[in-house]
Amino acid sequence: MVTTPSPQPSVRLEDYRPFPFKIPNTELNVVIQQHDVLVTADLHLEPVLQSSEPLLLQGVDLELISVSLDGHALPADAYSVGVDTLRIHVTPNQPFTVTTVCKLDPAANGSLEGLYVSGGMLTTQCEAEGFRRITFHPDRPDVLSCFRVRIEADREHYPVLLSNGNAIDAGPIPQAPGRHAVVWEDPFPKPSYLFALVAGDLREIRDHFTTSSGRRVTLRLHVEAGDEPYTAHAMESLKRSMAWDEQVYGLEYDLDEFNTVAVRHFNMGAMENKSLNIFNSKLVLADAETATDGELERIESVVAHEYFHNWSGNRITCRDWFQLSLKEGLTVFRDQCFTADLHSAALKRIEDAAMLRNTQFREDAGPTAHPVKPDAYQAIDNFYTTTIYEKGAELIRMLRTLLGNERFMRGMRLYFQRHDGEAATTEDFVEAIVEGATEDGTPLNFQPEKFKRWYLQAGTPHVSVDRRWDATSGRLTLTFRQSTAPTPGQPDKFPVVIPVLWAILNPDGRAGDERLLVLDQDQQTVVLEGLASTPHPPALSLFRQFSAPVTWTADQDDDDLFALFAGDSDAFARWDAGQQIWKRLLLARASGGDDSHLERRMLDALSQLLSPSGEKDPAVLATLLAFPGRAELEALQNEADPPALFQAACDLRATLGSQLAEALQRRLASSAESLHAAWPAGQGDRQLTALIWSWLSASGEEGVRDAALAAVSGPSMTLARAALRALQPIDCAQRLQALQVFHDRWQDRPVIFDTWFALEASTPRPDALARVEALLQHPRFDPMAPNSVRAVLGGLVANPSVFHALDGSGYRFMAHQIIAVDGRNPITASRLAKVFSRWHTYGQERKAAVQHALAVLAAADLSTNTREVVTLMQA
Ligand code: B3K
Ligand code: ZN
Repeated sequence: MVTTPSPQPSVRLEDYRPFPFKIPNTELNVVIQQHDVLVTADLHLEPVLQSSEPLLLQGVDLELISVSLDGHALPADAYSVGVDTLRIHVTPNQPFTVTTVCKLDPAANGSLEGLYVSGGMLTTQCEAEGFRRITFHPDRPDVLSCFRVRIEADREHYPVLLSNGNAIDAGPIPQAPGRHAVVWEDPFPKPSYLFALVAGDLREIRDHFTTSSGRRVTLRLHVEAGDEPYTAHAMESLKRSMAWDEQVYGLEYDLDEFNTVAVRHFNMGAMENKSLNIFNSKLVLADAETATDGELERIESVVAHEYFHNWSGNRITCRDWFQLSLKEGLTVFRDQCFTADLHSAALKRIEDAAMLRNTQFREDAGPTAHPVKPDAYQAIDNFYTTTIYEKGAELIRMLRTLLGNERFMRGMRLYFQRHDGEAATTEDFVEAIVEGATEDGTPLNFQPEKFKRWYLQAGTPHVSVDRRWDATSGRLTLTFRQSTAPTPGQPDKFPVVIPVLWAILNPDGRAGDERLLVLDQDQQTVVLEGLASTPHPPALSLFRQFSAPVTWTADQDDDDLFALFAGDSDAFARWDAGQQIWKRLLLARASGGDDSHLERRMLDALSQLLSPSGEKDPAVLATLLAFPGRAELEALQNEADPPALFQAACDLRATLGSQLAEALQRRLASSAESLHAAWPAGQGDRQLTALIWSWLSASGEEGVRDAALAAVSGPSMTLARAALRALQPIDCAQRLQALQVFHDRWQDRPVIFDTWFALEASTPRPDALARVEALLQHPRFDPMAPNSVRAVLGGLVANPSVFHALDGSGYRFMAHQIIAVDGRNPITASRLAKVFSRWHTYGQERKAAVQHALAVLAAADLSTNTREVVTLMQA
């Protein structure tokens, strides 16, 4: 049974009102029967005012069996049941208990929200508004309650019964042979979105962690039978996270047990339910043979992210969903710092900057642009975006840059003390940071009110830097100007506080002192006097460490860029100089020309970097050599042309491979020794090998293509995937064989086999669309698993000449698929729909084709989620 919610009016921040009742305690009795689930909920309510307010509860797809107040069944006229609500007209003006009994059908729930079935298990997802699919409840994050949950089920099918907190009772049910029950009690008041329940036949991996105050915490990881060997990495990641949060933030875990469950059918990566984290199995099950280095690092960071939520999200939660970035931006910031501390801070910063530029900047420049703190929404699920998460994290990072780490951490400590146990706002956060940072009386170097505009204003600010150079006196005059283009619903923008970390390169090619400019006006000028009087102005190293989530232009010529690329001491600024050169080269090729002068200079620079006296660190080298993301390149074209960019990249790789063949082979050989070192060791060499394979394969090196093919059967998933990536764009015998080997090797492991679906769907070939259709009918394709759906349809999008075919066939196909997915899973469908969000940047023919696809979508019977996205894109 899939119900399509009726179109909803927007929810507005300005309409926020506190809930008129408190619910200090909630008791659930969940009885799992063969065909359905019965949920009895006792909500112990206390009126906030003495005024007998009506009580409004939310409920979706619930069959209400009975409702009573203080133990007495309510007469039919005492309450009313709306489309998604239960309203009790009159309530006592003293504490009272409402009891509802509802019947649920988890097997029919394809939305993967509320209580649903995955394989043989029952599991939940309640954030943001899934709890209302389990029982009638206010289901809003500012209503905190202590939960006591009894779960009853058949022991054979559901030997493991989990919920939040501590198990306080468990055992058979004497009067019902074969059945058992477990009672869980969570002493910490929490909002309903953090509720979780899992029932199934799961295998347990157990470990423990002793906190700094000596509490022994039992750590349990629950997986399906057969998956036990792939859990060590996630468990180790959890222990590292627990230790890091103690060392860096002084935050300890607060219960005696911590459970994690791996679930195959899951809408996103993972969920931070109090003491019962639920993960997409893709983000738990991994080792070097089954996951790439990148995936291992990502798993480590997601495990950390969910664990860190225990404080930033669970102990301090959000007052309403407009404050989502309060917990998500902060927790992303914390997980970024964790990864930076454990691995390379410089490379992590580059990874995050590249990610932001290719996803968040794109969102900020399109029809679904929204502020970090939106002011209205229709479906909150549409706002789990890179703006809320990654841009939100950047705002916190800017506060740290402005305040310095020590003062910033004083602010963090105050935040965690002051708001523990509360549902807070982003204003509360900024105020706590500023107050904590200035406790010692040091004045601020920025205005908090101007800083807060970052939360309210959508769009990526642009900074232009004008450089004036007086060679005779050695005076450098820099004028910084900021502006933000209008975004939907926000025509007028105001200056924000932009921390600009910058330096000049001295004549010896080394960076001088790093300076901080707090740019908070439309325009500010900085003058440096007494510099060495060289004919060429000093090269500018700008936005070092990517100090603000902005774009910029400065009149940097080729000499500046190559000087920075060769010798800037800031890893980000050095990499960024290279990215600017790559962009020029790729854009020139995509527009039909090529910039042979610049290409020659780049080849020289690369020869130097690859030489024995060049860059020693293979990870740094691979990072410097990686092309910019497609989204960034598209944004720089007058008319975005994804197939042309794809082709340009293929051609440039072939040129680089043949021009630099000798140097590349040499580096390949010197990386060979460390290729099989256990992660994180050896990852730089594997990364560099992957890049060299792709260049040399493109240039026709048969030996390299064969070596790549062999790696698909080897012990390292990183190298296997590197091989597939290198061969994929090339129509060669090894590509066909490599895909077949991967297929045969992994077809019985769904988590890994999704990769094969993605590779097949994204392989450029003349019959690619028919291939995608066949994949959707493949016996191992699971339409209920978002991972599989995203693998195939995301694979299609990553196949530019097919998805962006000028006849519109790719767009049309996608529109029909989105409609089909929307019928069962609106969250997954509305995310997919965003693939059309760049249509206004395409040429005429593609524009018309996307508009047609959007019209097909708009004419369908869509969920609120997908309707909201489609409407924005059509506006
Ligand atoms: N808080 C969850 C995301 C929930 C998404 C709901 N549609 C995972 C995370 O950010 O940690
Ligand atoms: Zn999160």
